[in-house]
Amino acid sequence: SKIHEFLQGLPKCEHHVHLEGCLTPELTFQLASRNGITLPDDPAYASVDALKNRFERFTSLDDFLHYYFESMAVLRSEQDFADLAWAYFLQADADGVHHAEVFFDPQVHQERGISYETVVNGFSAGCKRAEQELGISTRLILCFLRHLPVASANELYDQFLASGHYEAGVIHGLGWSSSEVGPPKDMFRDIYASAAAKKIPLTAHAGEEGDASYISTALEVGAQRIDHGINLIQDPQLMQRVAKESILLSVCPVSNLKLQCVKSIAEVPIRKFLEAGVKFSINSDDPAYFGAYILGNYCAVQEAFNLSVLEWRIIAENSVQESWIPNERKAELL
Ligand code: ES4
Ligand code: ZN
Repeated sequence: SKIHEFLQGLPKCEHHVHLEGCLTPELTFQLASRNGITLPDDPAYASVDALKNRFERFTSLDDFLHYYFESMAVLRSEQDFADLAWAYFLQADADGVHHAEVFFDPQVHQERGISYETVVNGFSAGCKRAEQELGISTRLILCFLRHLPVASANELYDQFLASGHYEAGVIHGLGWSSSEVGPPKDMFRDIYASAAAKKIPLTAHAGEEGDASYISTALEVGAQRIDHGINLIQDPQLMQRVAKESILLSVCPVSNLKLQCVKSIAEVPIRKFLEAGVKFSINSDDPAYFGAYILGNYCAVQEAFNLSVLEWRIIAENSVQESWIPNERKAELL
Protein backbone atom coordinates (compact mmCIF):
# COMPACT_ATOMS: atom_id res chain seq x y z
CA SER A 1 0.00 0.00 0.00
CA LYS A 2 0.92 3.67 -0.28
CA ILE A 3 1.49 4.18 3.44
CA HIS A 4 3.64 1.03 3.58
CA GLU A 5 5.82 2.47 0.80
CA PHE A 6 6.04 5.78 2.66
CA LEU A 7 7.08 4.02 5.89
CA GLN A 8 9.58 1.85 4.01
CA GLY A 9 11.15 4.94 2.43
CA LEU A 10 11.25 6.93 5.67
CA PRO A 11 14.92 7.04 6.79
CA LYS A 12 14.90 5.08 10.03
CA CYS A 13 17.17 4.85 13.08
CA GLU A 14 17.01 1.78 15.27
CA HIS A 15 17.87 2.20 18.96
CA HIS A 16 16.66 -1.05 20.44
CA VAL A 17 17.61 -4.39 18.94
CA HIS A 18 19.45 -7.23 20.67
CA LEU A 19 21.82 -8.88 18.18
CA GLU A 20 21.19 -12.21 19.92
CA GLY A 21 17.49 -11.49 19.38
CA CYS A 22 18.16 -11.71 15.62
CA LEU A 23 18.92 -15.43 15.87
CA THR A 24 16.13 -16.95 13.79
CA PRO A 25 15.07 -20.60 14.18
CA GLU A 26 16.65 -21.24 10.74
CA LEU A 27 20.00 -19.73 11.76
CA THR A 28 19.83 -21.52 15.14
CA PHE A 29 19.60 -24.91 13.39
CA GLN A 30 22.26 -23.93 10.81
CA LEU A 31 24.77 -22.87 13.46
CA ALA A 32 24.00 -25.90 15.65
CA SER A 33 24.85 -28.12 12.69
CA ARG A 34 27.95 -26.11 11.72
CA ASN A 35 29.26 -26.26 15.30
CA GLY A 36 28.20 -29.83 16.14
CA ILE A 37 25.97 -28.63 18.96
CA THR A 38 23.04 -30.65 20.32
CA LEU A 39 20.03 -28.39 20.85
CA PRO A 40 18.19 -28.49 24.21
CA ASP A 41 16.14 -31.61 25.05
CA ASP A 42 12.87 -29.69 24.79
CA PRO A 43 10.12 -30.42 22.24
CA ALA A 44 10.30 -26.74 21.23
CA TYR A 45 13.69 -27.53 19.62
CA ALA A 46 12.42 -30.60 17.69
CA SER A 47 12.52 -28.70 14.37
CA VAL A 48 12.67 -25.21 12.85
CA ASP A 49 8.86 -25.22 12.62
CA ALA A 50 8.41 -26.42 16.20
CA LEU A 51 10.62 -23.57 17.40
CA LYS A 52 8.72 -21.06 15.24
CA ASN A 53 5.47 -22.33 16.71
CA ARG A 54 6.75 -21.97 20.26
CA PHE A 55 7.64 -18.33 19.51
CA GLU A 56 3.98 -17.66 18.71
CA ARG A 57 2.95 -17.99 22.35
CA PHE A 58 5.25 -16.36 24.87
CA THR A 59 3.48 -15.78 28.17
CA SER A 60 5.87 -13.23 29.68
CA LEU A 61 9.30 -11.60 29.43
CA ASP A 62 10.89 -14.44 31.43
CA ASP A 63 9.19 -17.12 29.29
CA PHE A 64 10.77 -15.50 26.21
CA LEU A 65 14.15 -15.00 27.92
CA HIS A 66 14.41 -18.75 28.59
CA TYR A 67 14.46 -19.49 24.82
CA TYR A 68 16.56 -16.43 24.05
CA PHE A 69 19.31 -17.60 26.42
CA GLU A 70 19.04 -21.31 25.46
CA SER A 71 19.34 -20.66 21.72
CA MET A 72 22.52 -18.62 22.14
CA ALA A 73 24.42 -21.86 22.83
CA VAL A 74 24.84 -22.29 19.06
CA LEU A 75 27.08 -19.18 18.87
CA ARG A 76 30.72 -20.27 19.28
CA SER A 77 33.20 -18.56 16.95
CA GLU A 78 33.92 -14.97 16.02
CA GLN A 79 32.46 -15.81 12.60
CA ASP A 80 29.17 -16.96 14.18
CA PHE A 81 28.76 -13.59 15.91
CA ALA A 82 29.75 -11.70 12.75
CA ASP A 83 27.26 -13.73 10.66
CA LEU A 84 24.46 -13.08 13.16
CA ALA A 85 25.10 -9.32 13.12
CA TRP A 86 25.28 -9.33 9.32
CA ALA A 87 21.95 -11.17 9.06
CA TYR A 88 20.40 -8.36 11.11
CA PHE A 89 21.99 -5.55 9.08
CA LEU A 90 20.81 -7.03 5.77
CA GLN A 91 17.22 -7.02 7.03
CA ALA A 92 17.64 -3.55 8.56
CA ASP A 93 18.91 -2.24 5.22
CA ALA A 94 15.90 -3.72 3.42
CA ASP A 95 13.65 -1.99 5.99
CA GLY A 96 15.21 1.44 5.37
CA VAL A 97 17.43 1.68 8.46
CA HIS A 98 20.26 4.21 8.05
CA HIS A 99 21.61 4.12 11.60
CA ALA A 100 21.47 1.28 14.15
CA GLU A 101 22.40 1.16 17.84
CA VAL A 102 22.57 -2.52 18.73
CA PHE A 103 22.72 -4.36 22.07
CA PHE A 104 24.63 -7.48 22.97
CA ASP A 105 24.94 -9.62 26.12
CA PRO A 106 28.55 -10.72 26.84
CA GLN A 107 27.76 -12.30 30.24
CA VAL A 108 25.73 -15.24 28.91
CA HIS A 109 28.42 -16.05 26.35
CA GLN A 110 31.17 -15.84 28.98
CA GLU A 111 29.19 -18.22 31.20
CA ARG A 112 29.31 -20.70 28.31
CA GLY A 113 33.07 -20.38 27.98
CA ILE A 114 33.16 -17.92 25.07
CA SER A 115 35.63 -15.10 25.66
CA TYR A 116 34.64 -11.45 25.81
CA GLU A 117 37.05 -10.78 22.92
CA THR A 118 35.43 -13.41 20.66
CA VAL A 119 31.99 -11.86 21.17
CA VAL A 120 33.11 -8.24 20.71
CA ASN A 121 35.39 -8.99 17.75
CA GLY A 122 32.65 -10.93 15.95
CA PHE A 123 29.86 -8.43 16.53
CA SER A 124 32.08 -5.45 15.73
CA ALA A 125 33.20 -7.11 12.48
CA GLY A 126 29.52 -7.38 11.54
CA CYS A 127 29.03 -3.68 12.36
CA LYS A 128 32.09 -2.66 10.33
CA ARG A 129 30.85 -4.63 7.33
CA ALA A 130 27.44 -2.91 7.59
CA GLU A 131 29.12 0.50 7.62
CA GLN A 132 31.30 -0.36 4.60
CA GLU A 133 28.91 -2.35 2.44
CA LEU A 134 25.52 -0.87 3.37
CA GLY A 135 26.39 2.65 4.55
CA ILE A 136 24.55 2.06 7.84
CA SER A 137 26.18 3.86 10.78
CA THR A 138 26.33 1.61 13.84
CA ARG A 139 26.79 1.77 17.59
CA LEU A 140 27.51 -1.30 19.75
CA ILE A 141 25.98 -1.14 23.23
CA LEU A 142 27.07 -3.63 25.87
CA CYS A 143 24.23 -4.80 28.16
CA PHE A 144 24.49 -5.96 31.77
CA LEU A 145 22.04 -8.71 32.71
CA ARG A 146 19.67 -8.29 35.62
CA HIS A 147 19.10 -12.02 36.25
CA LEU A 148 22.80 -12.64 37.03
CA PRO A 149 24.70 -11.56 40.18
CA VAL A 150 26.05 -7.97 40.30
CA ALA A 151 29.53 -9.46 40.80
CA SER A 152 29.33 -10.91 37.27
CA ALA A 153 28.48 -7.47 35.86
CA ASN A 154 31.31 -5.86 37.86
CA GLU A 155 33.77 -8.33 36.39
CA LEU A 156 32.55 -7.61 32.87
CA TYR A 157 32.68 -3.85 33.49
CA ASP A 158 36.35 -4.15 34.59
CA GLN A 159 37.10 -6.18 31.45
CA PHE A 160 35.34 -3.58 29.31
CA LEU A 161 37.39 -0.75 30.88
CA ALA A 162 40.65 -2.69 30.52
CA SER A 163 39.92 -3.52 26.86
CA GLY A 164 40.03 0.12 25.75
CA HIS A 165 36.98 -0.64 23.56
CA TYR A 166 35.23 2.57 24.57
CA GLU A 167 38.16 4.85 23.76
CA ALA A 168 38.71 2.93 20.50
CA GLY A 169 35.08 3.49 19.48
CA VAL A 170 34.37 -0.26 19.34
CA ILE A 171 31.73 -0.05 22.09
CA HIS A 172 29.83 3.23 22.37
CA GLY A 173 27.59 2.80 25.36
CA LEU A 174 26.22 0.61 28.11
CA GLY A 175 22.76 -0.72 28.88
CA TRP A 176 21.00 -3.17 31.11
CA SER A 177 18.34 -5.74 30.26
CA SER A 178 16.82 -9.18 31.06
CA SER A 179 14.30 -9.89 33.87
CA GLU A 180 12.84 -6.63 35.11
CA VAL A 181 10.68 -7.39 38.15
CA GLY A 182 12.53 -9.22 40.92
CA PRO A 183 16.15 -8.09 41.08
CA PRO A 184 16.93 -4.77 42.84
CA LYS A 185 15.91 -1.80 40.69
CA ASP A 186 19.25 -0.07 41.19
CA MET A 187 21.56 -3.12 41.05
CA PHE A 188 23.98 -1.44 38.61
CA ARG A 189 24.19 1.85 40.52
CA ASP A 190 27.96 1.62 41.09
CA ILE A 191 28.75 0.67 37.48
CA TYR A 192 26.56 3.50 36.14
CA ALA A 193 28.11 6.06 38.51
CA SER A 194 31.57 5.07 37.33
CA ALA A 195 30.58 5.05 33.65
CA ALA A 196 28.74 8.40 33.93
CA ALA A 197 31.92 9.97 35.36
CA LYS A 198 33.68 8.79 32.18
CA LYS A 199 30.89 10.31 30.02
CA ILE A 200 29.95 6.91 28.60
CA PRO A 201 26.40 6.99 27.13
CA LEU A 202 23.99 4.98 29.30
CA THR A 203 20.60 3.44 28.65
CA ALA A 204 18.43 0.98 30.60
CA HIS A 205 15.50 -1.37 30.05
CA ALA A 206 12.76 -0.07 32.37
CA GLY A 207 8.98 0.19 32.48
CA GLU A 208 8.41 -2.83 30.23
CA GLU A 209 6.84 -5.26 32.74
CA GLY A 210 7.84 -3.16 35.74
CA ASP A 211 6.01 -0.03 36.90
CA ALA A 212 7.11 3.60 36.45
CA SER A 213 9.36 3.48 39.53
CA TYR A 214 11.77 1.28 37.52
CA ILE A 215 12.07 4.22 35.11
CA SER A 216 12.67 6.83 37.82
CA THR A 217 15.31 4.60 39.41
CA ALA A 218 17.07 4.10 36.06
CA LEU A 219 17.19 7.89 35.56
CA GLU A 220 18.35 8.42 39.14
CA VAL A 221 21.35 6.10 38.65
CA GLY A 222 22.33 7.86 35.42
CA ALA A 223 20.49 6.37 32.43
CA GLN A 224 20.06 8.98 29.69
CA ARG A 225 17.68 6.91 27.60
CA ILE A 226 14.98 4.37 28.55
CA ASP A 227 14.39 1.14 26.64
CA HIS A 228 10.65 0.34 26.42
CA GLY A 229 9.37 2.78 29.07
CA ILE A 230 5.71 2.20 28.18
CA ASN A 231 4.68 2.21 31.85
CA LEU A 232 5.75 5.86 32.05
CA ILE A 233 2.06 6.72 31.50
CA GLN A 234 1.38 5.55 35.08
CA ASP A 235 3.26 8.60 36.41
CA PRO A 236 2.18 11.90 34.78
CA GLN A 237 4.75 13.93 36.72
CA LEU A 238 7.62 11.71 35.64
CA MET A 239 6.22 11.82 32.10
CA GLN A 240 6.41 15.64 32.14
CA ARG A 241 10.02 15.48 33.27
CA VAL A 242 10.95 12.94 30.57
CA ALA A 243 9.36 15.23 27.94
CA LYS A 244 11.07 18.37 29.30
CA GLU A 245 14.50 16.72 29.46
CA SER A 246 14.17 15.15 26.00
CA ILE A 247 14.80 11.66 27.35
CA LEU A 248 14.23 9.20 24.52
CA LEU A 249 12.12 6.07 24.99
CA SER A 250 13.06 3.24 22.62
CA VAL A 251 9.62 1.69 22.27
CA CYS A 252 9.10 -1.83 20.82
CA PRO A 253 5.37 -2.27 20.13
CA VAL A 254 5.37 -5.80 18.63
CA SER A 255 7.63 -7.02 21.46
CA ASN A 256 5.18 -5.57 24.01
CA LEU A 257 2.32 -7.42 22.30
CA LYS A 258 4.18 -10.75 21.95
CA LEU A 259 5.33 -10.72 25.60
CA GLN A 260 1.80 -9.80 26.73
CA CYS A 261 2.85 -6.48 28.26
CA VAL A 262 -0.14 -5.08 26.33
CA LYS A 263 -3.28 -6.77 24.95
CA SER A 264 -3.08 -4.91 21.63
CA ILE A 265 -0.70 -2.50 19.85
CA ALA A 266 -3.34 0.20 20.40
CA GLU A 267 -2.60 -0.11 24.12
CA VAL A 268 1.01 1.05 23.59
CA PRO A 269 0.80 4.75 24.59
CA ILE A 270 2.02 6.12 21.24
CA ARG A 271 -0.68 8.80 20.97
CA LYS A 272 -0.24 9.82 24.63
CA PHE A 273 3.51 10.19 24.18
CA LEU A 274 3.01 12.31 21.05
CA GLU A 275 0.50 14.54 22.85
CA ALA A 276 2.76 14.93 25.91
CA GLY A 277 5.84 15.73 23.80
CA VAL A 278 7.64 12.60 24.99
CA LYS A 279 10.29 11.65 22.43
CA PHE A 280 10.34 8.02 21.37
CA SER A 281 11.62 5.81 18.61
CA ILE A 282 9.97 2.63 17.26
CA ASN A 283 12.15 -0.47 17.31
CA SER A 284 12.27 -4.23 16.86
CA ASP A 285 13.85 -5.59 20.13
CA ASP A 286 14.18 -9.32 19.28
CA PRO A 287 12.88 -9.53 15.72
CA ALA A 288 13.70 -13.23 15.17
CA TYR A 289 11.51 -14.10 18.16
CA PHE A 290 8.68 -11.61 17.72
CA GLY A 291 8.17 -11.91 13.97
CA ALA A 292 8.71 -8.26 13.03
CA TYR A 293 11.75 -6.19 12.15
CA ILE A 294 11.63 -2.39 12.41
CA LEU A 295 9.35 -1.84 9.39
CA GLY A 296 6.90 -4.41 10.76
CA ASN A 297 6.81 -2.36 13.95
CA TYR A 298 6.24 0.92 12.06
CA CYS A 299 3.40 -0.72 10.09
CA ALA A 300 1.82 -2.20 13.23
CA VAL A 301 1.82 1.28 14.81
CA GLN A 302 0.28 2.76 11.67
CA GLU A 303 -2.51 0.15 11.67
CA ALA A 304 -3.30 0.81 15.31
CA PHE A 305 -2.97 4.63 15.33
CA ASN A 306 -3.39 5.83 11.74
CA LEU A 307 -0.78 8.56 12.24
CA SER A 308 -0.42 11.48 9.81
CA VAL A 309 2.60 12.00 7.55
CA LEU A 310 3.52 14.94 9.79
CA GLU A 311 3.43 12.76 12.92
CA TRP A 312 5.63 10.17 11.21
CA ARG A 313 8.09 12.90 10.24
CA ILE A 314 8.26 14.03 13.88
CA ILE A 315 8.93 10.44 15.03
CA ALA A 316 11.63 9.94 12.39
CA GLU A 317 13.24 13.32 13.12
CA ASN A 318 13.29 12.69 16.89
CA SER A 319 14.91 9.31 16.27
CA VAL A 320 17.72 11.05 14.37
CA GLN A 321 18.12 13.89 16.88
CA GLU A 322 18.34 11.53 19.86
CA SER A 323 20.76 9.07 18.22
CA TRP A 324 24.21 8.78 19.78
CA ILE A 325 25.99 10.24 16.74
CA PRO A 326 27.83 13.51 15.94
CA ASN A 327 25.86 16.43 14.49
CA GLU A 328 27.48 15.92 11.08
CA ARG A 329 25.98 12.44 10.85
CA LYS A 330 22.59 13.73 12.07
CA ALA A 331 22.65 16.29 9.25
CA GLU A 332 23.17 13.48 6.73
CA LEU A 333 20.23 11.53 8.16
CA LEU A 334 17.74 14.39 8.30
C1 ES4 B 1 14.76 -8.33 26.08
CL1 ES4 B 1 12.22 -7.74 25.39
C2 ES4 B 1 13.57 -7.75 26.45
N1 ES4 B 1 13.43 -7.22 27.69
C3 ES4 B 1 14.45 -7.28 28.52
N2 ES4 B 1 15.62 -7.82 28.22
C4 ES4 B 1 15.77 -8.34 26.99
N3 ES4 B 1 16.82 -8.94 26.42
C5 ES4 B 1 16.47 -9.30 25.18
N4 ES4 B 1 15.21 -8.93 24.95
ZN1 ZN C 1 15.13 -5.12 24.70
